[in-house]
Amino acid sequence: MSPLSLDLSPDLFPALTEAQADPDGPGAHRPALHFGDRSLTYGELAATASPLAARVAEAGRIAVWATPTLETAVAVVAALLAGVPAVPLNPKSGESELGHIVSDSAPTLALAAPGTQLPPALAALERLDIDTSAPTTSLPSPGAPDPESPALIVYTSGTTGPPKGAVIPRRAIATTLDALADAWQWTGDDVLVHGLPLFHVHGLILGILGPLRRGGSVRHLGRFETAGVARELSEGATMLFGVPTMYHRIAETLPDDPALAKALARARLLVSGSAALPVHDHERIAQATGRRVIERYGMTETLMNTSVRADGEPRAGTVGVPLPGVELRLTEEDGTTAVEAYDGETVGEIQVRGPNLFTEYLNRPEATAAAFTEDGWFRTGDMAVRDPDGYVRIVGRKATDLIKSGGYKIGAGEIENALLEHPGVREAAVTGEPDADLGERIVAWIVPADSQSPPTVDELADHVARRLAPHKRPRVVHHLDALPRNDMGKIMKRALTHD
Ligand code: MCA
Ligand code: AMP
Repeated sequence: MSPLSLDLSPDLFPALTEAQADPDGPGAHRPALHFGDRSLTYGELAATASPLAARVAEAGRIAVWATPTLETAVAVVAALLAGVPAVPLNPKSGESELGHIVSDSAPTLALAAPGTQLPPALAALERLDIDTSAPTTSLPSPGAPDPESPALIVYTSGTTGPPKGAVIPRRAIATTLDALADAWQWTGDDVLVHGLPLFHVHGLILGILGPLRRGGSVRHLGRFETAGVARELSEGATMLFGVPTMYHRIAETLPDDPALAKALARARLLVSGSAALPVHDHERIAQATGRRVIERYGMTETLMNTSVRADGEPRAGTVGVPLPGVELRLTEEDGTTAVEAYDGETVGEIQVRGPNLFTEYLNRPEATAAAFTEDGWFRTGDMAVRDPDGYVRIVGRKATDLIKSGGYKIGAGEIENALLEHPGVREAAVTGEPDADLGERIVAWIVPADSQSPPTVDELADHVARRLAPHKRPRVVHHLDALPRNDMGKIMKRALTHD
């Protein structure tokens, strides 16, 4: 591990501060954000975000309607400048999920792009349009907030119940981004391309705040498409971030797309995360481009924990070594005895400690307490082994009721609850099964209320998409006469296999 001095400075974006102090200096003219044909330099971003920061400075918390647009990036930067916690909302959230997030996080303001229609769940909030047409002068930002103060509240699914809000302090954002800069030799000269959503850690913290902290720039694709990746990498972008589904789609496209292969070959760094990238996709990409994708491992609650380093050996199937400042251990089944072996085969739960961690689950003290050991290690629930040289290989998850589909974490329980609200469903169980594109796909096992006219897969998919979110919809539905249960009446999910 290389030494790193952790900068806990509350100034998250030195390049923005510099552009604000010297609007005519060279730093102010450097590109910061590109979304399609819309872009802002650091000077323009300072001039746009600082008046917005002044307007939200008195708000307790703000909700950001996190469309994949310039407005979302500007709104989140403004909230960070003001020291006001922001709750990024998935604009495709269904009514119950959105209702839960809004009542749980209790924002006082909703920020959205002009002209966007907001759903009824946000109707009670004061609305503020995000104006990106930079005014002429930038206002001074409000005073420097405490590094421990909350920066973002990001909602993440658990095995049961509705999503929990992970409170992420400024200190965690600064340290995780600086640790990644060390691991990836990430500088202000880098130009990042990605098409990730902006309401999760990967797309928002790594993908937008990361380049801004370095004084570099990001080119967001609006939506992920291999053609956009090829275009941006051939026009000067140096890094690509994506979830495994995106790299899988790249691997599928490469044989028929020499321009994509050429563009990827030019990239300085191709990074995958949020779920495991299958070795087969690693190998197909390496063969077609001569470049190896590197993986990093993180979690909403911990931001980033490990990565294959830019100056290290890329090794498919591993997530590399702990990042500077992050303590990582594997523990035995009791959750407290450390596994000492570095033998590539002794499995333990990953636990982490360090300045990258969240503070708490909002309004959930018991859930927060349960997530940590007595001596402050966060229990990730991920199972792993360590190679002799410290490389971590994730081999599974403790909870079978958590599904990773397209890089999204989805709890089986929240989908079961939604399915049970459908009048055609008497009983429901949800599992994940392997899917070449999504990693895992959501499978619903239902006992219909009327076996003569069971609800169709489309009907149930729409029902779940409307209540929760489209990525939580079941892709496959099996009808059963009864769910397999043990003597205690508990559903035996392992018995749910189809022939
Ligand atoms: C389909 N759609 C529907 C329905 N069916 N809409 C409403 N009702 C329905 N019944 C719509 C979808 O909204 C979507 O719309 C389109 O049809 C296709 O849907 P889907 O198949 O789900 O999308 P996809 O194209 O297959 O998406 C693949 C994807 C996506 C692009 C890879 O899964 C994705 O963006 N994943 C990223 C997840 C992520 O960022 N995870 C990070 C969290 P439309 O076409 O308009 O979109 S993890 C994290 O942050 C930690 C810290 C970490 O380690 O990174
Ligand atoms: P989330 O709760 O959506 O932030 O997802 C966090 C989870 O994603 C982790 O607990 C891991 O299970 C998984 N994850 C993230 N990155 C990787 C990776 N590179 N390889 C395997 N799993 C990963």
